[in-house]
Amino acid sequence: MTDFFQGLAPVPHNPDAAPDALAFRHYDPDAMIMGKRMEDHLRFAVAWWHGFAWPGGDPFGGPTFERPWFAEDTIASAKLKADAAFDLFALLGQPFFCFHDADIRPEGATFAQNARNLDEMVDYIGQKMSQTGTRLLWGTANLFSHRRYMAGAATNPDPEVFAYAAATVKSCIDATHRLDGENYVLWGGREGYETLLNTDLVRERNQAGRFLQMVVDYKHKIGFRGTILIEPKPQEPTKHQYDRDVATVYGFLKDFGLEGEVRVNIEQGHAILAGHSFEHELALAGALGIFGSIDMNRNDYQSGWDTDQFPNSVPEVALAYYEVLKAGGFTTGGTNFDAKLRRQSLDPEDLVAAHVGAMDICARGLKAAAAMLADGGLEQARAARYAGWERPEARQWLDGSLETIAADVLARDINPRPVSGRQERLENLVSRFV
Ligand code: XLS
Ligand code: NI
Ligand code: NI
Repeated sequence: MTDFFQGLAPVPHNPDAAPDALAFRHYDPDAMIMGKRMEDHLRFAVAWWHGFAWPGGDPFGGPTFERPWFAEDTIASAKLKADAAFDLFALLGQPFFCFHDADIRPEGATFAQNARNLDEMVDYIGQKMSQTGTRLLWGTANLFSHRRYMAGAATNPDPEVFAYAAATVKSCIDATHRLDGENYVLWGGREGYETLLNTDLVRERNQAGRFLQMVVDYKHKIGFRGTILIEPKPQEPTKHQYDRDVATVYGFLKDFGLEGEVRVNIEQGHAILAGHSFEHELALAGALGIFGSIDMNRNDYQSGWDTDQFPNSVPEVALAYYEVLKAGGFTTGGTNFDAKLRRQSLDPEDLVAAHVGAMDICARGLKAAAAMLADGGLEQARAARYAGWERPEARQWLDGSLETIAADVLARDINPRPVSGRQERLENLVSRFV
């Protein structure tokens, strides 16, 4: 143990805890829901970058968090950061974590130095994983912070950046494989463009497709059994992002023959930025057979950018887990808290409290989602709404042509009668559970 979280003890499950006590009121790993342990449904992960690598800056001010490992960018600091991260895992008891290469290693001057630093930290973290039992949900490469990536990684006009990015991703898949990661994520941070005036978008999209094909080939070559996940996000950081939402990613995967190989990691805040709801993105991915994992957070609904706050709305989270359950639940995926503290939340205890609150909100959402499924009211109402399609003439129309349908409409004197969508009644139904 470091002394970073000094004075804090592992957080218990205690529904009767005092109001200001750090305790899980709802998250109970062993509680059974739909025949499965709550821990195995939710598969929580802590994100290394927000918890331990982000220094608390914003566009108007520098770092506010004076963590001891920020003093110098060395292997010793990276190890101290890893020790503190595993201290948090011991307090929370969540099963997983996620990382970018740049979160866990110091930044080297060359590719070779970065690879050596990563290797050394993967050894160190691997030992801590086997001592504690905490597992890796996913690894990923940071292909967006360093200035070399300012015009993209796989989609860069400079082939040397493409090559550097490919070599980096190889090293990060190797690291994820060595740590027995269950998924490998690609978020195309700068895979997009600022202005069409200097951009060949067809070429860039083809580069991204070829890059992803190589990732999939490599995964098979080394026998990595985890899932490759794309994380969609629109308009941040670049104005036009190639992976803007689930529908766009699906079209991209189809185009490059990868729809059976790659799934999506869907983030709440990214869905909102794309003008969708989280549940829309989840339902679509489920229906298209590419649902993989989620990044759980929330945006500030007034600011219009990715504020990465911890979730705190049971009604929203319940609708999200409703879609996760309908998609069959997580297999290799899980719930990664891609969420950070506010920059005034300086105390280590704030980091613990943020995760505890978020885990409890998700547990409540999951319980509500399971209860709504068991009730069946929403599914019955949906089935009733489409029941007309079970009629024989409706089936004939779908198999017919404009001419046969037109003849039938005349012959039967079809004159449709509008019916209520019952939205308020369904919203009332949901409110009974959340
Ligand atoms: C940024 C993304 C990022 C990915 C991993 O908005 O959410 O944190 O999850 O690169
Ligand atoms: Ni994000
Ligand atoms: Ni994310």
